[in-house]
Amino acid sequence: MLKKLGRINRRRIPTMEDDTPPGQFVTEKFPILTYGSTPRINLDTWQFRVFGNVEEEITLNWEEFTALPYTKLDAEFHCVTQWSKLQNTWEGVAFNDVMKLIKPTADVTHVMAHCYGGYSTNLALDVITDDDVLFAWAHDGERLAEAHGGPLRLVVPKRYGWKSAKWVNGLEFMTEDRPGFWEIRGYHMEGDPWKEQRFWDELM
Ligand SMILES: Nc1nc2c(c(=O)[nH]1)N[C@H]1C(S)=C(S)[C@@H](COP(=O)(O)O)O[C@H]1N2
Ligand SMILES: [Mo]
Repeated sequence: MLKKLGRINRRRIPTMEDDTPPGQFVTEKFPILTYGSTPRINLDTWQFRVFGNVEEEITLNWEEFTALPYTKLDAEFHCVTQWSKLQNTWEGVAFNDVMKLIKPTADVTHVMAHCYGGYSTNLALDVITDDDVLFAWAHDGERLAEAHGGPLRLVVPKRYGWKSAKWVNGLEFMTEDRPGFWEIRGYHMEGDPWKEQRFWDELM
């Protein structure tokens, strides 16, 4: 009981010692953060491609992807521009259910998520295979809006929002780390909000 009350308190008066990572402000809104424009995607030609250091490349169409086991997850969302939306219900496919189709070579350490529109972001294999990572096609009970990454986005709750790639269309398995779109431009390679891994110059 006490614990529950504490939780409510923490949500209503966000401070440094609550559920919110340092330097973040809680918002009930869900702002849209996109570099460039929203790509036009046709579900009839939508493709999801797995390539790089894998024993076999695979390509899934929309029907095949959405036929994978269903998952639903409540998770926080922390943007590096300092807003956090603590309540999000995502529906889609767990990353680890997609992983069951993939045989990465033994030396794989990182994965690059690729997107329609050219965006990309890198994630360590142990981070992306965490239980709370999923590919989402719905948010808070509604089909995922185009602006929020519909038809399909990656969701990585334990990393800043830029790692939650919208309009995801592929995974590249890699034997070393490589920066993605924002990481090339100064964002941190890991992006853990609890460690405030925002930009390169904060590495040290
Ligand atoms: N393809 C793509 N994915 C993206 C982005 C983007 O510009 N393009 N922006 C990232 C950033 S910086 C954030 S904070 C989140 C924001 O998601 P939202 O627009 O649904 O709030 O998406 C991330 N995924
Ligand atoms: Mo962001």
